[in-house]
Amino acid sequence: MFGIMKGSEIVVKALEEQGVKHLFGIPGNHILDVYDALGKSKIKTILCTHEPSVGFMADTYGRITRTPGVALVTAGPGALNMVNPVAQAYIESSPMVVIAAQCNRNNWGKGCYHELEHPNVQYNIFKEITKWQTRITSVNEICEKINEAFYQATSNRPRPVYIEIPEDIFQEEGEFIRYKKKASLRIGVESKLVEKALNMLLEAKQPVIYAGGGVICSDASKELIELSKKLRIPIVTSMMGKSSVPVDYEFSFGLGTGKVGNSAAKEILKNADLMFAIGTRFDEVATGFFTLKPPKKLIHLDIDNKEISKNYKASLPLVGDAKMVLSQLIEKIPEKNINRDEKSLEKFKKIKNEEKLEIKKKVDSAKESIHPLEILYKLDEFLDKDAIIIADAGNSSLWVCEYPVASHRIIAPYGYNSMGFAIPSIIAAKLASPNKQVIGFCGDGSFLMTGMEFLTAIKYNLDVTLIVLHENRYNILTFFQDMKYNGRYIGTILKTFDFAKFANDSGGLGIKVESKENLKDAIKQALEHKGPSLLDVYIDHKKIPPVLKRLRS
Ligand SMILES: Cc1ncc(C[n+]2csc(CCOP(=O)(O)OP(=O)(O)O)c2C)c(N)n1
Ligand SMILES: [Mg+2]
Repeated sequence: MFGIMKGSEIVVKALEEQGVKHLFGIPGNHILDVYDALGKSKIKTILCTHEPSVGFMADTYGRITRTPGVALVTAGPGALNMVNPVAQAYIESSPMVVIAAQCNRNNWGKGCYHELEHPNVQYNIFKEITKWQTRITSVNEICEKINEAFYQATSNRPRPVYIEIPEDIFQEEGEFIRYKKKASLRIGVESKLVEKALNMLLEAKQPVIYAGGGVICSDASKELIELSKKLRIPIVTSMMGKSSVPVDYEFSFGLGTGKVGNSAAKEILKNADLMFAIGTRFDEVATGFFTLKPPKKLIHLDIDNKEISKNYKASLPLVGDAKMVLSQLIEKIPEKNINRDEKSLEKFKKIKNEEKLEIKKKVDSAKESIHPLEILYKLDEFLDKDAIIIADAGNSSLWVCEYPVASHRIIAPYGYNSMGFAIPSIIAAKLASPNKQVIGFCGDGSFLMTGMEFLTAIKYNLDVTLIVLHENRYNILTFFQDMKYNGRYIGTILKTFDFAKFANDSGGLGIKVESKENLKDAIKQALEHKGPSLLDVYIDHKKIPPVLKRLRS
């Protein structure tokens, strides 16, 4: 029906059939055929400056659109540069389709350009960090395998998948075969388990919901709030679950990660007689270094049965999709008054409000330096409710955890924590949601890893704002060096760099912010600027108590 096409053209056509609008990549000899075919396609190819950014962009695009972000890279170095972001997307359950070239099969084993000891090395590396993988062995397989890849990446637990295509296949000719796009699978649980869970939730005196990142992956926030409202159950979250529920929802009590976390959440966890955990791995960060002690009655809902009872024995395991299972539960809630310990609920709300004021007071009393939270408070005056804020590894993501603002979508790599995530991610976020404000919030060290992507934002004229916390150091690490190594800062002090000048010189708007007085105006200017802007905010780390000290106390 479509006539005979080259393998490279079939790849592009198959991606179009999946509805792909943007694709992130860096070409190389082995994959140039596909780039050439992309020239005739409506798919917009985003050229990044380094492959780790290709992966971070595809990851963030997937988190926002809940359809796989597509990464297109060349054989050998191009593919292997993707290992870290793909690993992060795997751990943090983000849908992604990686298409990597492989050397020409006629020359395998002869030491061809970009070849490792054996082509299987590249393949096997990705086998460890992707959910599903395939090597295409004939032009006739392309359509079916690409169709399957998109299904695998989004079904059940979303995760990256890997397609490897030897260079010679791009030249082979074949037919394009249309496969019916498969709807991603969402599974619920048996009705007797729904009843059992509901009874446990109704009988408990002080139940708590522990919401993890799975709630966001499954797009289950609405159902989560409905369940909590109807059953009058407070919600605490893990870091990955941070924006699963708006901070201003009356039963939303913040981070509930054991030792690390908000005061009200800690109090709730101390008193809870039942925990309903949803979409969490209960990993080291989610449990405040395993200081979280869930009550004996633990209902654990997760799409991946391997995560259930891994770290804490579940009294009721529920293997299913969060959105589906929460809807099943909501449907069965009886029409009757639910009695809870209202006095306690009021107490928790009071603690939450007091803590909010206490944090604000701390921020206001930081007279001699701009406080990172002050940036977020001021920023909030200019942000729409649906703005997207992307933080990085290091302190930026921890400050964002304390961010007391209502409903912005927060994206940060809390599960795997790779530096360099935020800058490429704001690009992908803006492409995925062109009508939303997109803000990056990162440390200077993280900027130095992937900051060149600021040029990518300029190239594609994307209206994004990046805030760099300028302290000339890996601040999160110097905190530990102060604690453990008597303040010996070995390997943690950065070379000074004029980030604002870099932004200006490369065609964006860069503003150096050295004093509190200029902060608000600079934020306003940056947000009003149509195009990429960068705020280079100088923070005197000696004057700001480390965020970890507060979070870990
Ligand atoms: C790719 C990668 N390399 C190293 C680390 C270890 N690490 C975690 S945080 C950090 C320093 C972060 O520095 P910066 O971005 O300036 O943030 P700050 O802590 O200063 O706020 C390092 C080196 C990491 N998480 N990821
Ligand atoms: Mg820093």
